[in-house]
Amino acid sequence: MIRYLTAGESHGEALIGIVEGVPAGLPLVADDINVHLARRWMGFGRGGRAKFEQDLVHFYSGVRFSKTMGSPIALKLENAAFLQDKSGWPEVMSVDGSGEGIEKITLPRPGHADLTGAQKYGFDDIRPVIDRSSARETAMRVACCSIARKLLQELGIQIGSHVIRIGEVGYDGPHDYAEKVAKLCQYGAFGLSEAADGNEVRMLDADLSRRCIEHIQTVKKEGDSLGGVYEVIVTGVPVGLGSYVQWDRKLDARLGHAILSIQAQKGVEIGDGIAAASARGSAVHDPISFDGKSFPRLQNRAGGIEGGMSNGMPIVVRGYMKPIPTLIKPLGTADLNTGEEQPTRYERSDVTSVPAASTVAEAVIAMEIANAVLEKFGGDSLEEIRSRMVGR
Ligand code: EPS
Repeated sequence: MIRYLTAGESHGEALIGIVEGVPAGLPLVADDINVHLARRWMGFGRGGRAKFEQDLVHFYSGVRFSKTMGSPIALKLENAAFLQDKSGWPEVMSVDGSGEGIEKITLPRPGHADLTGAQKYGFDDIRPVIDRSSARETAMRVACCSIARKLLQELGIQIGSHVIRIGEVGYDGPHDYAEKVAKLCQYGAFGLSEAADGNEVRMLDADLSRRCIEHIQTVKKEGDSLGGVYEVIVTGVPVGLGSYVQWDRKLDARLGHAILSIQAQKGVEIGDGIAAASARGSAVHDPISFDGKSFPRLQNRAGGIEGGMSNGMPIVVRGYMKPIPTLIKPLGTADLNTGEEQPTRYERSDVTSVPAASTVAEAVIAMEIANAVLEKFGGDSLEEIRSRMVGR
């Protein structure tokens, strides 16, 4: 199994990752990761920081002559915000000294980890909470999980995504886009991501994307923020990843955990799960056929998972993101130390990062699928896994 940990503060010197359990012999170069780090920065609606963060990964261990060695892979991403001339962050985030003369942040943002985090850890300054709970951490998450994605790619499993709603603007339901998505995924889900990456909000419909951009512009003028919904598709999935026999082996539960672990994600749906709750069984369950070799379902409303196991159909996961809690528009809050009620202060922020979240979701889903593959087929090297997957 692959395990990974991230470390680092948003305005600290760097983000660090350690990925352990990656099989040996996997071809891996920095660009396999950098390409996904760049995709994470795409998307209309990001704030000022998108202009200067570069996000180019450095490997420190676990890779030799462009192949993994089976040993832990250590990764680093520098924070340009910290390293820029006169940024002030080296003083604010200094690892030594007493912090004397550094302004304390004491006004918690509603909806953010700020207040509860400060109460939990006993801080009189919210800065440590702001900096570690920040979605900056997702850059390292994408870096770590892109290694799992590379492994899947070598095994013929592809992951793609697209945005289906930003705030008030979105499709009426899967019937509006399912056919287009199926066509783009005909040769694997990369086709879907390629199409989505060509659009400023990672949407497949030009008219809808134009309306989303107008919506983001209006909301930006009002100093507000927006959430949204995205869909992740996995193709080439073998039958039987995950299991029905124990709660923590169910694949859908593990994918749900992965999505909800991303900052600001508040809901997750597998296949047409939410609509299914208000429909009849005959309109929900996918009829089974037989093509002489396998048992394709005639529909995929289950989203490729039945009984906590992959059934061989594409896996479909939707993530629901709340609006970012850092707003220009003031909201009511109370000072952490004095209790004095007052409005929140202006903060530099993104209006929306749903397009970015869709790429982070691809990454964390890749890690879960890779682990489910390793669990079923095992193997210490890419070749060993490959040989065990033959005729899967
Ligand atoms: C974030 C706030 C913004 C975003 C940041 C996440 O940063 P800053 O406060 O420096 O303007 O730009 O996102 C990233 C840096 C990133 O890499 O995605 C937050 O509070 O979550």
